[in-house]
Amino acid sequence: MTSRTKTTGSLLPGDRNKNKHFLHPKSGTTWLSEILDAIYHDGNLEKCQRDAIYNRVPFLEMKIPGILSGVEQLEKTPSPRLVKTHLPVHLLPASFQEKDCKVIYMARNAKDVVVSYYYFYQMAKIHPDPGTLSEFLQAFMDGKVAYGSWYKHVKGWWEKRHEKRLLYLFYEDMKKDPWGEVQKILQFLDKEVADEMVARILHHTSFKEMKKNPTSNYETMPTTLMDHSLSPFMRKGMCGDWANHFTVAQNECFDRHYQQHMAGSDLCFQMEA
Ligand code: PPS
Repeated sequence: MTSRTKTTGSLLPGDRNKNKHFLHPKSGTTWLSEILDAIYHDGNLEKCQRDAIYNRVPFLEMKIPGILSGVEQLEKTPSPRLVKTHLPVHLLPASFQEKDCKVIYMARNAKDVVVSYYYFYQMAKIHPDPGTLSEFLQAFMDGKVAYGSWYKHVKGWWEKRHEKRLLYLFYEDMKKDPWGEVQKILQFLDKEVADEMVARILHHTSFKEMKKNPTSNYETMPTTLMDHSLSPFMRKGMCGDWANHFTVAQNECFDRHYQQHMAGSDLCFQMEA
């Protein structure tokens, strides 16, 4: 996040030390975006409300006819800049490493991701109708949802977690101990921030505050793209909500599938509230 180099027209153009954050969808991208934007604006909350989050932190691979693509937005955003992406590790453009970008990855437990994703598929019109929750669970387990297999996504990035310029975080840890997790982020970014400012950032980025903040809650998106009457983008923001949606049979089926696909991995998630 310290580069002053100008961009070129290529994907992820050339400036050094940019800051990216990678997440499987519905894993806390917007939350992390808001935290990082606040950190890079020294906790100045007026500046953080200068524009909607999707303009403050452009979405690299976003391309919708009629509006600026993520790459076009990034080309217009002066460096240093924050970049949002959901790309899995194997699709990481080589320039990210070559240019020494810092990457923060946040993972969230699969069961809460699938429920959040199910509601998002209903409200975000870029997606097809997800059908019933049972059908969507099956599609998710089969990796037939946007961005493919959750398992490959979280494990792929987990394998890289020791790399110097990667910070791997968990949504559930951020819920449990936001102060501690923000300290990890600050250390990773080599930022020193007064406790008072950290407290301000945490208040500003709490679920309650973000839900009512029009620059964070996506309510400024045209309803043709996101219909909040079907489900708000800032829906519940909790850990363990899956238990309000899965039947016992669905949970057993999901657990069996999960165990097969996570076998041999030391990556563990908190699933319960
Ligand atoms: S997206 O569309 O993939 O970029 O969505 P993403 O932002 O990754 O994830 C959306 C879920 O994150 C929840 N969220 C939060 N949880 C806790 N605290 C804060 N501040 C916060 N901000 C967003 C959001 O409510 C979605 O989760 P669900 O479970 O659907 O509520």
